[in-house]
Amino acid sequence: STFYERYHSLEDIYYWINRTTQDNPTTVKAILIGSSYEKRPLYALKLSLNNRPNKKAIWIDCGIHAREWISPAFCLWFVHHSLSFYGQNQDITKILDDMDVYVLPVMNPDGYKYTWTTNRMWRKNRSYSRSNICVGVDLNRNFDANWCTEGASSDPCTEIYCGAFPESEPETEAVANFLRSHKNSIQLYFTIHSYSQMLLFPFSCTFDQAENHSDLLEMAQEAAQKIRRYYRNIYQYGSGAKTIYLAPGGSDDWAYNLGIKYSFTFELQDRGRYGFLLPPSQIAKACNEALTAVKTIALKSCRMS
Ligand code: 0X9
Ligand code: ZN
Repeated sequence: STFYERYHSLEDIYYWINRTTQDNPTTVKAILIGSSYEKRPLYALKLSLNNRPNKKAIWIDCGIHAREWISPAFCLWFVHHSLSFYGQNQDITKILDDMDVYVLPVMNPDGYKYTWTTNRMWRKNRSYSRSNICVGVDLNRNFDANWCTEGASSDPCTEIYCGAFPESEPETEAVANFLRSHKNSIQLYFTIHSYSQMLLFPFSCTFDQAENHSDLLEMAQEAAQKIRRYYRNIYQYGSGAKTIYLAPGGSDDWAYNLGIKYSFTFELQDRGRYGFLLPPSQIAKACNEALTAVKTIALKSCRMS
């Protein structure tokens, strides 16, 4: 198997980030957007394949939830695909001609590290305050979108603890600050999770329909159709609240409310056979499915705007 068909430790991913920027000095830059609770750096890669002025941009983050290992694997896969097939594959060439891409491979490095060393099923970050008995905030409940209402918990010992206040966690704050300061260029937001094979869009924090619901639905539907045709796999799609559950404080809803009108959460393979423990032999197919969805939606957004 290749490098991209294996799961990698946090140290390997930091090494890969370094290597990727060194090997592609004109097209890839690492941007330090903040640091984690345990003071690990949060690097986003900026892919900029040409020097056109005033380019729009796509944001992709992976690894919000520590145990969802296929997610960071996808971010690496995406960067590799972009750098290898720009100028070869028509779709990725068109996308990268029009847009820059920011990729955050591991938003929750402390949690990810912990799943490699201590507890494979850890979900949250690793923050700890003296007054709390338990460790960790669910970073996907910590954004300021109907924060800590039904679908999140104020009990620090649960898996869906929303934190002390919105953006209380350094990882959340780093991503929110970066998106706030780049909101005029960023047009598409993707956040990668697992598992259950779903393409979700706002809202998850309310049953209200997004103002551009029909565009979002059309994009997700076309992406799911392509996955079905090319990979013979079924992905459900729809607004988060109606497709899985009400879950406030998520990054997708927050980005949408910030003004990034094409905002998606992908839940990659599988549908429960292996769950979070997806075998490495499945990485290629899972990532290619998600790649198809990203490309389909990005191309459609080029046509819509
Ligand atoms: O509950 C979540 O955070 C996500 N599912 S997961 O199993 N990966 O934890 C779904 C997120 C959907 N979007 C929002 N809730 N905003
Ligand atoms: Zn998740």
